[in-house]
Amino acid sequence: MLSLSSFARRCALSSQTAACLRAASSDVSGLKARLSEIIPAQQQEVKAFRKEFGGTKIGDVTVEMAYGGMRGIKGMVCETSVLDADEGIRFRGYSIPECQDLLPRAAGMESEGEPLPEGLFWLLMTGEVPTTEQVRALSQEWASRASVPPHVVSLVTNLPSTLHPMSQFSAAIAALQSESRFAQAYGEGVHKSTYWEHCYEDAMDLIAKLPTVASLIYKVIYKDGDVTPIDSNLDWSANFANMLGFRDSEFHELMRLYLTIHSDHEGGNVSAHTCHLVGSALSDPYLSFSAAMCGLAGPLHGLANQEVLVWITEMQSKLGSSPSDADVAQYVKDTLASGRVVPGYGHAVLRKTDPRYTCQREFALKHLPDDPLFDLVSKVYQVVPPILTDLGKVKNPWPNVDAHSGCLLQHYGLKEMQYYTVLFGVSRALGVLSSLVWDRALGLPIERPKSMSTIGLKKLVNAKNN
Ligand code: CMX
Repeated sequence: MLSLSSFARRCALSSQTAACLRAASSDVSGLKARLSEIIPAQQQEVKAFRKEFGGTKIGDVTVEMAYGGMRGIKGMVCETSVLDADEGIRFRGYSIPECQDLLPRAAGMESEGEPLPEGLFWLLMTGEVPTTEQVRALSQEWASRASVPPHVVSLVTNLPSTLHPMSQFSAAIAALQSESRFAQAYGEGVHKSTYWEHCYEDAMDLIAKLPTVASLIYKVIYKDGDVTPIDSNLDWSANFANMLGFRDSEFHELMRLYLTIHSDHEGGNVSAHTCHLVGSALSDPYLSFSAAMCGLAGPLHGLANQEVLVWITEMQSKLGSSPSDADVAQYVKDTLASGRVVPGYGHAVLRKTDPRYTCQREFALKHLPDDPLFDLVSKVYQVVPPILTDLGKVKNPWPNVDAHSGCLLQHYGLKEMQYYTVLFGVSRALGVLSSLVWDRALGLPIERPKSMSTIGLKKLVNAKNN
């Protein structure tokens, strides 16, 4: 076991400094003020819409949908992004290439860099493309809120290193709940019309603290346990990369892209839906996000990025570093014959190659075209879709986001596959916490869909058919 490190003492000190800083200069970025302007109009619009069209039918529910994971049921609202089956994700109406084009970039990378996740967060929250100044201020505001209380450091340093990083991540976020301003305000009996403001403060604090928590987990499990302090002159991604111990500016660019594209995938995916569901009970953002991370840790969702790398490196050790197409095809068929899925392929909504895969492939073509693992990932991209199509049951044989991310991380030396889903989780906070703020702003109620037993469904079907 590691004892409480110098990092913990540093955190305790910086916790006080950060609290003073915040009190003196909250809303450094002006994002909260902008939201205060936008929210009343949106509240009125939704109220009027519900009043006029609340009784209008927007879909039908079949028995198959009830058993089939509610696929395709239009039954919830998410303002931040919409997923089109063929085109992929649009963040507040903007595709990934449009975001790469329009969102501000890091200082020194203005002409050809990747978008800053800070800009995407502003877009998700407001629907507006921020200015470079607004994004720079947001980086500073997050740096000022990044401190982690000593008990969370102590918790992480005392967890067994065999405990999966995602379990550690979720536990640490739940322990951070001591900082919740929403929970405190609720306990003091604040009016419900102000809930969104306290939720916003928690969302900002939590997003700011996640890189520190995530790096601490990485450093304690895999390295010496010591985390580089936050640099208030750097952006969120560069700080995160530095804290993990990666100083290569190309890796910082990868992190900016990675943390942008994994952020949001509309409201029905497991992590987003979990955050929304738990938050609907007025559990605070820390508890809601901790629960969301338990969902992301599932192998059919975020853990697929770990599964892909495990699967591909097993393929390499079995077939050598440059196998033939036929050998890869046989390996894929063996995977299927053993009753497992091909990780990184398929999707519940998408029916084409995921644009999050495509932009990572473009990054690889630009920065690491000769990487042997990238070569193998490209070969898998050629071989897998026809095999899945031939099964006749897979609705989408194309790769998703998780099929590519690990090979990029490996290239820059982040080799610990079990850690990959934590990176996904840090990014996912941007989307699900923006949505949570809007849930509270729109006063969405506790979620409670109707479930049916098979006996009840059979009676309903008979009644409808007679
Ligand atoms: N390999 C093998 N079989 C697959 C498959 C794959 N990649 N994708 C789907 N199938 C199978 C399903 O298991 C299902 O089989 P059964 O009827 O025998 O149960 C059948 O094809 C139909 O499934 P579907 O309607 O096409 O897919 P779902 O909406 O049910 O599931 C998903 C979607 C992502 C869970 C599934 O494609 C899958 O398991 N993929 C591999 C895991 C993965 O990459 N997950 C990450 C998704 C992105 C993310 O959330 O991060």
